[in-house]
Amino acid sequence: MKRPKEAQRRDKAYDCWLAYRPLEDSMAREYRSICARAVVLGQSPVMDSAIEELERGIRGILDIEPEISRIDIGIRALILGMDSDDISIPGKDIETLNPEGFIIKGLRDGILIAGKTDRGVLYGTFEFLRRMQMGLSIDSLHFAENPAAGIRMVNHWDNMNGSIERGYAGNSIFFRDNRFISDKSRIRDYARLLASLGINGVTINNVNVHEHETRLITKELLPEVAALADVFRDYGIRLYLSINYSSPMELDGLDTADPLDEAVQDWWCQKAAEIYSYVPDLGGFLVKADSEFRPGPFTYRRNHAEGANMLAKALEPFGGIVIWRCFVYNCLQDWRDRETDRANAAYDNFMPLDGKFMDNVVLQIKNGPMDFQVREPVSPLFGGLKETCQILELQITQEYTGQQKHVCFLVPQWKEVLDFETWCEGPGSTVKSLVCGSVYPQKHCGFAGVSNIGDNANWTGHILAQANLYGYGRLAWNPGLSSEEIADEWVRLTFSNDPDVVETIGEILLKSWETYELYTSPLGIGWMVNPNHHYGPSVDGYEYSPWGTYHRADWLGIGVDRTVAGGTGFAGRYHKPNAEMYEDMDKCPEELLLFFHRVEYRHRLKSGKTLIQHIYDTHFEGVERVEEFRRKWLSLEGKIDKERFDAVIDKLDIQIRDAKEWRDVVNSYFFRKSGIPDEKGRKIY
Ligand code: GCV
Repeated sequence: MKRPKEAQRRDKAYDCWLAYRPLEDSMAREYRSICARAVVLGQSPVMDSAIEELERGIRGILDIEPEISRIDIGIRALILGMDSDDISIPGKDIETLNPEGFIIKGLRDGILIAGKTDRGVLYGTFEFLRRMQMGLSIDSLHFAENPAAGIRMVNHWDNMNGSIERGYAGNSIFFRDNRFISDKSRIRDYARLLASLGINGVTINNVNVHEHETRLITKELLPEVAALADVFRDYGIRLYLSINYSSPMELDGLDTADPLDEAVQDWWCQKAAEIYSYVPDLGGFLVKADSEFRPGPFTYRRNHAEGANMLAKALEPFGGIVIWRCFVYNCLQDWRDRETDRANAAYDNFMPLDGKFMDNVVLQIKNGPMDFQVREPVSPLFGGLKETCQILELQITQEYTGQQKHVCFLVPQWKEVLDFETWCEGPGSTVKSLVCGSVYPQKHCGFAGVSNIGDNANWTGHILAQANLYGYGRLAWNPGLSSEEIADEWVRLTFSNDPDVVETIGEILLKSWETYELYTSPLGIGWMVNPNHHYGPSVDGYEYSPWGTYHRADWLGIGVDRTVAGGTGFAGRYHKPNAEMYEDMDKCPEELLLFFHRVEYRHRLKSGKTLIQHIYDTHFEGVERVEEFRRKWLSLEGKIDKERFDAVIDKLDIQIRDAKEWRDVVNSYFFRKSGIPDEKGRKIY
C-alpha cells in the first residue's frame, strides 16, 4: 500500500544531503557568532529561495533563528549580496565571476556570499551551508567558484501515465494518470535538491515521446507546463521538453514532418511562439529522433543537421536551444551480420555533419558508443567533433548497473570518462575539457544526466543511490572533483561527520562500481542481461536478437573484433595513440579487452591467469566483496539511524542473493561452453 504523503515526508532519508543536522558545539560556536544575523542585498524570487534555505540551514545546523535584515547596519553578520547597479560588492574578485559563479569571503564584520546574479547567490548559499555542515573551519571560507560549463541538466524519462522508463524508485513526481500532479510541494523539494548542486535545467518528460506527451506543447497542457516551470524558476532551473519529431502530423494532421517542407517549418515557428507565450524562459527541446522506433528526418531522406536546424530556427527568436541526441543506431540488425557494428553508429551518423549544425543545436552524446554499460570505452565523438556544440550524457538511473537494488556508485566510472585523454589536440584534450568548452570553444557545452529519482519516500529506492544524483550534480559543476572528495562530502552531509561512518560508507561507495563489474559481464563486453527489463543475468539474452549487442562466445573464446585490421574498424575512430592502443591486443587496456578483441579462453592476461580463470575468479570475488560490504555496514549499527541502517541492509541482502545468481549463471555458462574447469575446484554448475 502507498504511504500517505506526510508519512513520506517524514522518512529519514527524504531530505537527502540537505537534512541540516546540529553541528558539534565546538564547531558551531564560531559559526553562531556570525550567523545570528543575515543582511540580504538584492531582491528576486531566487534570492527568496536563498534566504529561505539559509534560514532553514542555520536553524538546523546551529539551532538558532537568524534575524534577516534588508539593510547593512554594520554589525557582525552574514551578507548575501547580488551585484547590481545599487549594490556594489567590495573587492575585485566579483569581476572573476561568470553569471552563475559566487564568492564567499570573510569581511571585517562577517562573511560575504555574493554573485553577479541571484543564481550565483543561491549557489553560494548552498556551498556555505555545505561547508558549515561538514564542520569546516570558518577561516577556510575564502574562495570564488564558477561552474565549469553552462548546461548542467537532468533528463527525466517520465511518462504522463506516471511510469518512468528505467525508473527504479517509484512513479513520476510530475505526472499521474495522464495528468500533472497538482500538489507541487514535492517538486519544489526536488528543485531545492537540484539547485543545491548547481543543476540549472530539467526535462520533465521521456525522450520516447508517446501520444499523451506529444500534447505537452498544446494549449491544453501548456498552462500546466508553465506552472511547473514556475516552481523550477524559483531555484534558477529552466524547464525543457522532449518533443515528438512528428508533432505536426500527430497534432495538426499535416501529411509530413519533413524538415525541408515549408508548411512544417511554419508549423514549428508558430508552435514555438505559442509555447514561449506560456513559458518565456523555456530552455528548449530535447529530441530523440530516428532511434529505437522514434520518428526523425531519415524518413524524409534528410540528415540530422537538416532535422535539428529546422527546430533550431523556430526556437532561435526566443533564445531556446535544441538538444539533439546522438543515440542513433540500427536496432533491427541481423545477428548473423558481423559487419554492422552498433559501436560505429553514432560516430558514422554524426561525424560527417560536424560544423553543419546551428549554434543553438547541442548534440547530446552518451558517454560510450553502446548504451550505458558497466564498462565501455569513451565515445569517439568526443574529440571527433570540433565545430559542434556538445554535451555529455550520463545515466544516473542504474539501468545496467544494478537498478538501485545493488550499490553502485557511478562517480568513479564518470571520472574515468571525464579524465579520458582523447588526444584530439595533443595532451590535455580530455573529455572534461571538451565538454567544458575549453578545447573547441562553442556557445553551449556541459552535461545531461538521466535522473534516478521517483516518488519513493527516499527518492532513489536505494538510499546509497542518492550519492549518484549528488555526484552527478557536483561533477557537472566541477568535473575536477575526485570520487573520494564527492563520496566524503555526501556521507558527511547525508549521515554524519563521525570518522567511522565517513570511512566505512566511503569505502563501500568507492569500491562498489568495480565490485558490480566483477560479478557481471567481463572485460568490457557488456549486456548479458535479461531482455527488456535488463535486470539479472542472461548471457545469451541479446545474443540472437536484432539490437546489435553481441558477445560472440563459442567453445574457444569470446569478444568482438573491432580492430581496423580484421574487425569492424571501430578502434580506428579514435585519434592516435588511442587508435593504436585499442588496435593492439597487447596494448589494449584489459578492462576493455573483449570490447575490442576476440580472445581465446586459454589466452593469458597480464596477471598470468587465463581468460577463463579470470572470469571464474572475478565472479567469485565479486560476491565475496558484497558480503564484505554487508559486514562493514553492520559495524555502523548505532552510528546511524535505524531506519536507514535497516533499509540498506535489506538492499545488501538482495544484492548478495542476486550477485550469486550472476556468478553462477556466468561461470556455468563459460564452463559449459569451454569445458575448462576452475583451477580452484569451486562449485560451478
Ligand atoms: C529512453 C536504452 C534504454 C531505453 C532508453 C534508450 C535511450 O536503450 O534501454 O529505455 O529509452 O536507451 O537512451 O533513448
